[in-house]
Amino acid sequence: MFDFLTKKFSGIFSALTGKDKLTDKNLEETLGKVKDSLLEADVPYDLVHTFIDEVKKDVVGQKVFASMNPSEQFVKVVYDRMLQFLGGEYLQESFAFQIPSVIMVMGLQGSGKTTTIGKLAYFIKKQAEKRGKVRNILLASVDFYRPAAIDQLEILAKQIGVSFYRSKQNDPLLAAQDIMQHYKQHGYEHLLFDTAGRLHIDDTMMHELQSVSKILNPRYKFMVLDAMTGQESLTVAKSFLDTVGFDYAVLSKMDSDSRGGAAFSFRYSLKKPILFMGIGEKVENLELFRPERVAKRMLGMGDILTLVENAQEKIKKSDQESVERSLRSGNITFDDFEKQLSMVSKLGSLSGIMKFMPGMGNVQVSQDQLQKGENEMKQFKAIIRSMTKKERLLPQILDGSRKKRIAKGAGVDSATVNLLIQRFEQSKQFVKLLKKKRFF
Ligand SMILES: Nc1nc2c(ncn2[C@@H]2O[C@H](COP(=O)(O)OP(=O)(O)OP(=O)(O)O)[C@@H](O)[C@H]2O)c(=O)[nH]1
Ligand SMILES: [Mg+2]
Repeated sequence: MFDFLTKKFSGIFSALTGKDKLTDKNLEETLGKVKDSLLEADVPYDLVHTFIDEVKKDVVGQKVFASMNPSEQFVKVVYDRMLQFLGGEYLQESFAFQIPSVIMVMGLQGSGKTTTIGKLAYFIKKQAEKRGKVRNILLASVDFYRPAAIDQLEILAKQIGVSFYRSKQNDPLLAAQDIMQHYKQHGYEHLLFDTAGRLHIDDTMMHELQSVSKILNPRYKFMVLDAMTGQESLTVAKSFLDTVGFDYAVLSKMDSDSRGGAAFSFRYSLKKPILFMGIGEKVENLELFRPERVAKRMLGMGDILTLVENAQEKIKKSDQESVERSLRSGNITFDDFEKQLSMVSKLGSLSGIMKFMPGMGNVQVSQDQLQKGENEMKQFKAIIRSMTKKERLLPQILDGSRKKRIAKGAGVDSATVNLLIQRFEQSKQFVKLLKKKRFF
């Protein structure tokens, strides 16, 4: 996701590191690079200009961050502006659909409408299950243009375990009326309604959607935008907005190597929130669109929040709290380090985690290196387990003879024990760095 922009921005920011001041010259140069990157990411020209102007104003106008180094200062300004472009911090951390409600989904052919319906149904179902509830959800479609379109929806409904209704009518408007009647008669809580796409905007489709929308009177109208289509999708969205209208957008295919242009431009140009993003083909691959996280990802600041969220689901709360406490205080012990290592193994492979680490989005790691890393982790755990309680809490007391005893207990040589201590020290440095960057 956003690999393109992330790589570009990481390069730009690291070029600033080590500079004492932001001079007019290096500011112009850096802004030029930001501008080129955004243009290359397929962000429309006007919008890039507006963005650059605002960033420039912010950098020139601010004195408050005099204590930060130029790179930090610049990243902060770009981040703040980007956040604003993506929708700011307005979005609620959770979102729930009102009951009952009709949810209509629109978009161009192949944009991901049907898949999104499946994802939304799954989202609603799971959200209800978490609260011990069951939702009565109905999926239906008036896509008569592509022969297998309605079958695709039926298969999805079966897979998720929600209801599906096929109207006997084959005129979209008559079918929409029939579906509404079925929905009301059977007391469903949600109707997720799929519509036909076209290759391009055309008047017939727009009129049809307008009429269908009148019949359904949906509580939610979603526009699905394919993140891979770049700024062309903005023109599409504009004409949907002007004719049928919609309340929210879903950006699909954000897992693809899209350049991020659509995500960057959409909210600012259309002033409609992006509520969800599709991050894969499976029904569970839907996430709430969180501007802060997206901005951080784009800037290569890593996505510590996502990492923490994944962790929360998999790791015992108490372990996590104690690690968090020590991370915050900056005083980590071997006990914490062992917990960190265990957390890492619970979260999955190192390569998966690397992506989320600040500044690491860019780093290429070979399979061999990863394997070595995973083996090291196992040995390290064995070493820490061979330490006494006191040794784990007070790493500084580890002398030669203690190290020898520990190595023997863990079945490794003294060099591996030294390597662990070295890694532990590095980890402490890393925590200090994160603290400095205000991640904790
Ligand atoms: N990688 C990825 N693929 C997606 C995502 N969303 C949809 N797709 C794929 O995109 C293709 C088109 O998705 P559909 O849901 O059939 O699109 P549609 O808008 O209903 O298409 P029509 O009904 O033909 O107009 C399918 O192969 C999906 O698996 C996503 O978030 N990530
Ligand atoms: Mg479809």
